[in-house]
Amino acid sequence: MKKLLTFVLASMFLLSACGAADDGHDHADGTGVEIHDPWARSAALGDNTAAYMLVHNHSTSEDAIVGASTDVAESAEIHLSQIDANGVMEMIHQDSVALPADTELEFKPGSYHIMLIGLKQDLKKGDEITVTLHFQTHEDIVVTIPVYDAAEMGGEGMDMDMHDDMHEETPAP
Ligand SMILES: [Cu+2]
Repeated sequence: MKKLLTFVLASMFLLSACGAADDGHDHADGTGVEIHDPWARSAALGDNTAAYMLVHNHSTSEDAIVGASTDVAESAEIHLSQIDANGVMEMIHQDSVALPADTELEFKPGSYHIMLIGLKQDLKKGDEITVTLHFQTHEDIVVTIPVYDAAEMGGEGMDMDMHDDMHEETPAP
């Protein structure tokens, strides 16, 4: 873990040494990070749900998404859904998701998603929620996310199960 961190820091230093000139920015358009097509799955008070979007790093520097926060749930976490060796879907909490220079990262059902844990309100189709994304280097991005029913967006039933057990047992690092 420490070795990996050292490597990331070293590559960030190299990239910024080459990139220069792009600091103190306000990332308005064409540079920095943009969010496209966000949506969140409708769900009831007390439940968990997931939010999805396309994160586009336009810059020439590597970055990483290191977390999320929201007022509509007890907590928000970055998860990756994947099929384990037994063919069972599992969710893995991600401390950080790499965002290489000039690439897109898609949060979508059955893959990366922002898990909203313990909703404080019903999320109904037509509602809008606010989620703040936290980055390793980029400033926070506040994303306004419309709520849809999963059936009309695909991926119905994905990224929903197993969270109750998982989150209550997760110890502090
Ligand atoms: Cu999840």
